Amino acid sequence: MKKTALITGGAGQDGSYLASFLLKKNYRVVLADRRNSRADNWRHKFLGIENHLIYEDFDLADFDSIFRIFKKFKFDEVYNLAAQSFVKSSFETPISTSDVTGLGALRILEVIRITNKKIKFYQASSSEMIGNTFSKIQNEKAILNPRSPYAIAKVFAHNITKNYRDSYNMFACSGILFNHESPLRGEEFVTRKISKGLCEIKLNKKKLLELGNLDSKRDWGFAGDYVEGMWKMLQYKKPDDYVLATNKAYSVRDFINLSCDILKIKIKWIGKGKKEKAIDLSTKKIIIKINSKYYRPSEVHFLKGDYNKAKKTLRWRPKVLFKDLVKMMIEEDLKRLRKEK
Ligand code: NAP
Ligand code: G4F
Repeated sequence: MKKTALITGGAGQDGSYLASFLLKKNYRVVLADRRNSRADNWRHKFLGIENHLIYEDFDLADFDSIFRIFKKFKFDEVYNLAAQSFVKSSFETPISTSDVTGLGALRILEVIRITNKKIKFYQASSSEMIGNTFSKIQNEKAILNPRSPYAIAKVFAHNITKNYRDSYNMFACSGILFNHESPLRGEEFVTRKISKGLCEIKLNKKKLLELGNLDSKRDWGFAGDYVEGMWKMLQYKKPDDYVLATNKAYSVRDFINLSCDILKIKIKWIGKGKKEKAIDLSTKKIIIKINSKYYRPSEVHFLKGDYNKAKKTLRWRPKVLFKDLVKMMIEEDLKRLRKEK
């Protein structure tokens, strides 16, 4: 018998890689999204999976729309990936972010509790929940010090998932995932903004890239590796929470420097703080500068994840590391831009 999985937020980066992964495992895959989220369906087309999926319209803020999907299908596994996932936007839309990213998880847990407690549930928790920390590396026991409405909503979703596991004996897991990127990353996130922006500069389609805080450090992995970890959590004999990460941290500036090396753009950094700029040494023109509008009201400065528990228990490890990830993103952006007129 084929297993049936529901992925909420299936039009997004992780939802697309997870759908592709589950199809290869012979699952029947149902994706639930707001209709406009998959208007051009570019990620599913990129992965060649758009004709193999079942698409359902829904909104994580709308309990009835969730209930309707659970009445229509008999799910074995549910992956809750839908969220307002952009940290910066959560400062501008704190209430709707809390409703979707926080309460949304509870709506799904309630439907599972009412309809069929045997359904396995995955919640997309985040290293942003850890926020600012004094520890050099963070695991599942890290103290949570969230710094944005997004992170606070994720803490609620994380805790309510654990509460449903403990209270109702449900198979509910949270993956505390550190940043993971890919050529399918949204263009508002810093890695894709840099890879696409620098490729445009290289191809003379753009003159200047404006960014925010270059000093913040993240543990960046590849989304394709992380969706396998999500699946492994639901296959293990008992439900639990796991960190997925690479155990390495790099700054935004490191990401830029490596991208420039790959693109053979020789740059020199001048100035300090908000006056810092990067000059293209071959043209003597400024190609990167700071714009304060990309700073956040409160920043998470440093994240580096310890994935030892996932390694030991689930036999999961990241395969694509920083250098290859940046190369993969640059190569794909160059290819796409060259195809454009
Ligand atoms: P993503 O590309 O932004 O995907 C999230 C999806 O949720 C988008 O398709 C979005 O649609 C959709 N969505 C937003 N509001 C919704 C609503 N009210 N109802 C239904 N769908 C809605 O994010 P991702 O990178 O794939 O991340 C997947 C999940 O993992 C998210 O929950 C994110 O917070 C979490 N996470 C991500 C990372 C990471 O580094 N990627 C790390 C830790 C945790 P629109 O695009 O149309 O808004
Ligand atoms: O790419 P970002 O927007 O990702 P952020 O805030 O770390 O959040 C991502 O990872 C989380 C996991 O830790 C997820 F839960 C979340 O859903 C999302 O996927 O920003 C990364 C860093 C920040 O410190 C930001 O201040 O880059 C810095 N940054 C500097 N200039 C910038 C920019 N970020 C963006 N988006 N745009 C800039 O111009």
